[in-house]
Amino acid sequence: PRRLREKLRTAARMAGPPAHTAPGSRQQVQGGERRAQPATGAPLDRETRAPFRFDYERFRRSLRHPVRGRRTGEDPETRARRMKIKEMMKFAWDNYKQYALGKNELRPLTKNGHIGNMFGGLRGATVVDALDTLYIMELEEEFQEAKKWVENSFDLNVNGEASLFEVNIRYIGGLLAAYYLTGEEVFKSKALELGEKLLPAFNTPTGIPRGVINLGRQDTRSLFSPCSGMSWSWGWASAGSSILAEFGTLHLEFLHLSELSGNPVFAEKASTSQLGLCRVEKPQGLYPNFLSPVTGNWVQHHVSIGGLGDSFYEYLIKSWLMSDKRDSEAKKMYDSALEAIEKHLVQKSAGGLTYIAEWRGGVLDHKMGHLACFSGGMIALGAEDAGEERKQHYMDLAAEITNTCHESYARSDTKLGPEAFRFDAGTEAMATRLSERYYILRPEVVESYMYMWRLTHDPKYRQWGWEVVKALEKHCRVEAGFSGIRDVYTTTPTHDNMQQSFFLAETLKYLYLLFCEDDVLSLDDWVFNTEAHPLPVNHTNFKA
Ligand code: DMJ
Repeated sequence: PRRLREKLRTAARMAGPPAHTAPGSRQQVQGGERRAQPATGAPLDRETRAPFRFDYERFRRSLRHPVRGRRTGEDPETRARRMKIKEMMKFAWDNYKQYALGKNELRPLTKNGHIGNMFGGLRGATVVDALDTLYIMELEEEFQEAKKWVENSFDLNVNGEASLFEVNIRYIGGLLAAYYLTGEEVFKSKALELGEKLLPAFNTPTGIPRGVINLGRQDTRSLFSPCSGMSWSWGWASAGSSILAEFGTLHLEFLHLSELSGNPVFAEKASTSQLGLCRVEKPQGLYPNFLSPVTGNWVQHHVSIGGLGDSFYEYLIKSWLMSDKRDSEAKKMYDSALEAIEKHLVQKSAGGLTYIAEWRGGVLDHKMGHLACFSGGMIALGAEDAGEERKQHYMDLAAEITNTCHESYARSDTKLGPEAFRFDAGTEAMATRLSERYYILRPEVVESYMYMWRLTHDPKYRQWGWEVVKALEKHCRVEAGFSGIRDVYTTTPTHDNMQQSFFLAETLKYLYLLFCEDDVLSLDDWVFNTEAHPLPVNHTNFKA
């Protein structure tokens, strides 16, 4: 289709000339649908083309604001609050380092590490997720510790099944951000090496990737890792489908992989995946959460701006912003998706709270997940470019949704919000099921506070953020780190014994930024990926 070709041309323009051949050819995906193509845009002409080198200095000069701000004229209370959040980060890091360095997460009650099965044998999720937060908070010694671990112990030569989405947002996002902030080559080379390992997931008839990828070395002759480079759909996803929030959350990182390597293959894969959705007919303009990577058709009509859908919408508007407002296809997709969401999903409760319901084949489920609370910030971020007559409307909608999410915190005994809250049978913004009462240190509510603060400077957002800091200290801080809790509606909650890596990547970073001047990771220069890793806006096409 014409639009796809145009988009690929834009992506290639942003990505620069092809420079090297990535591995990933000749692997067969499960089901033997087709042979993979060599993972490169065009053959390398080694004789005539100089090796690609990303011009880091030029990129730094293109930034409009000092990355860590100017620190001028702030009031002592704001500074003290920011320092408190910095202390929390140091505490979270120090305990992870002491008890779990090299594992994926810290178990703060049992004082050991957790590996889990999301990252296909990769280790150190907390290290990579924490790098940029440590850097921004000027925790220099701790940043050096994390960097040393990446240099000496971060092993990419692993063989296991990983979530494409999680590896992308946490590892690739974390490494890219660390590179852009510091210029240290090790972060760039690890990001590129890992990115290449993800490419076979895209070898499907539609180019829409599957959710699970084996990260083993792609050597077809090996008897020891016969599944290397193969990809699968999640066993729990309907009929072998791929998930909207997973295949729709690659674009930002993959564009930067192309930017840094000079190889357009990453941008092409992610663009095909995002743009494939343009063509598919959407029920009432809404994007269902499950799609077959084989046929390109929706598999089930469940629509949610929370889990399974969330960051797909986020990446549409952020693709537009990261392209310095050139990626008009992504912007159009975002505008029409938001219009459909507002028309069919946005509701007002009897008590006057605005919320975004879920949609199951035309029937509304009056529930909002904690994950959906990022949408206040997203809608505010997109409002600026919505046109004069829509701008205030979207700012109001963003403020209302953020207020509802704040209510879900304010109505609990701990002042932390539940995993999901409902608006039915007389309930407003509270969990009704036992299984939805937990809080696992998630960031989405403070993420929206941070954006709302930056875009309105209404002091209530700082006040709300400070309430969260106090609640985290009171209910989640334990002797050896921070832990999620099982029930936000009791003041003596039990702990889940898990310090999630996104607590360091996102929750503490957004809280810290809430109490920083706007220059620190300015929204003019940076776009946060869905794990809060800052990726630069492409102001000047800053390749070599
Ligand atoms: C994070 O890993 C990311 O924000 C993701 O997009 C959604 N869930 C978690 C945090 O809740």
